[in-house]
Amino acid sequence: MMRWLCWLLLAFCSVAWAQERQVVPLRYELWWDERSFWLVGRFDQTAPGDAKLPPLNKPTFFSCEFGGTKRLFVVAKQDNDFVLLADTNGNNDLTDERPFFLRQRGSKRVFGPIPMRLQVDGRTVIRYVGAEIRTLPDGKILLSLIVASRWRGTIQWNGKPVAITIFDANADGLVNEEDFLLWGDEPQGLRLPALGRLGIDGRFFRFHVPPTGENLVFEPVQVKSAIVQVQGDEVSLALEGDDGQWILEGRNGQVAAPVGEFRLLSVTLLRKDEKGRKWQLSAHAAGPAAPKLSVPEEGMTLNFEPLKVSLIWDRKGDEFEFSLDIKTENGMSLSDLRFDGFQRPPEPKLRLVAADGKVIAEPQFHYG
Ligand SMILES: [Ca+2]
Ligand SMILES: [Ca+2]
Repeated sequence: MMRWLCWLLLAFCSVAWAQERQVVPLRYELWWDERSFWLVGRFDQTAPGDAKLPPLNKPTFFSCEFGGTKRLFVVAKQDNDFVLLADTNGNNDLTDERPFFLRQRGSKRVFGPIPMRLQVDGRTVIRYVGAEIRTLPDGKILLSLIVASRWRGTIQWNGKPVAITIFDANADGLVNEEDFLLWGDEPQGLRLPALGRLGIDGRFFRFHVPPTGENLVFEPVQVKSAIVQVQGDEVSLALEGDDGQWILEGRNGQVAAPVGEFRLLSVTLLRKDEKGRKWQLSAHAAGPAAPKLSVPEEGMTLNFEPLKVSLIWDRKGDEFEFSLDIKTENGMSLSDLRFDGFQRPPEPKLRLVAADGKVIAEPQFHYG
């Protein structure tokens, strides 16, 4: 089996970017997408402490950070099913809460949407989450949050409106570093961190959303930069320095990058082959595995090739499972490879040969 992590961090954006500072008002809304719930495992099992509790049958308590404070959740049994209570108003009291029951939503049975209440500048606002419950074979209960909040607005860019959406990707009711910003509409939109910095064709910007999500502030910044040569018609890099991340977009083999020391988190390259087919390669690395990248004032060349392919095998009884691990020359894991839009490259074959040269088997790899 050939394994691919099919999550594309960035899409390319060909709009020309204006330079002026912009403040884009954002509007909060419930985002409850039953086709694909997005789960977040942030609950810790806990003791109820001094919380005020109603009578509960076989309760399991959980807590998680929400709106900057710890909130208590409890799952209990009622009529042979589960019931959930959440401290929606954060007063450490579950007797003033209404119960949530599991409901079929799309392909899953879930709790919610649950309106959580937060204090923002002296006002009470509602931020939604959902929850999914799983019972493990040993009877232990796991509770996961479902993302159910987003903030939307429209930026005027080169005289045209462009949709901005911030997703509460860590389901904590606030806009923070773990969330992401979609610039434009799915599926072509440019996906950025909710708080971050962007360099595009030698111009650099900072963008910021306050935790409460009122607006997006997008402004140009002055940066000492140098050219990084990368073999690609279009190139996107994500770098992490000591003072935060940069998303850098470039073209024609050149990306303007801030001078300094970074770790390289991801790359997406677009390149045409001699037949005119447009190939797209994405690779990523995380934590200590991310390769170091030093950008000197005179610039540098960044090379991702040749790709290194390793055959990995695993024995399960009489069966062997083979998979391919593909890394770039600098050790980043290949996460996607396509051509002409969404087409996959041909699937390779594995040839198993005995010591005498006889071919024993010739199975095909499959994506998945
Ligand atoms: Ca309460
Ligand atoms: Ca958040």
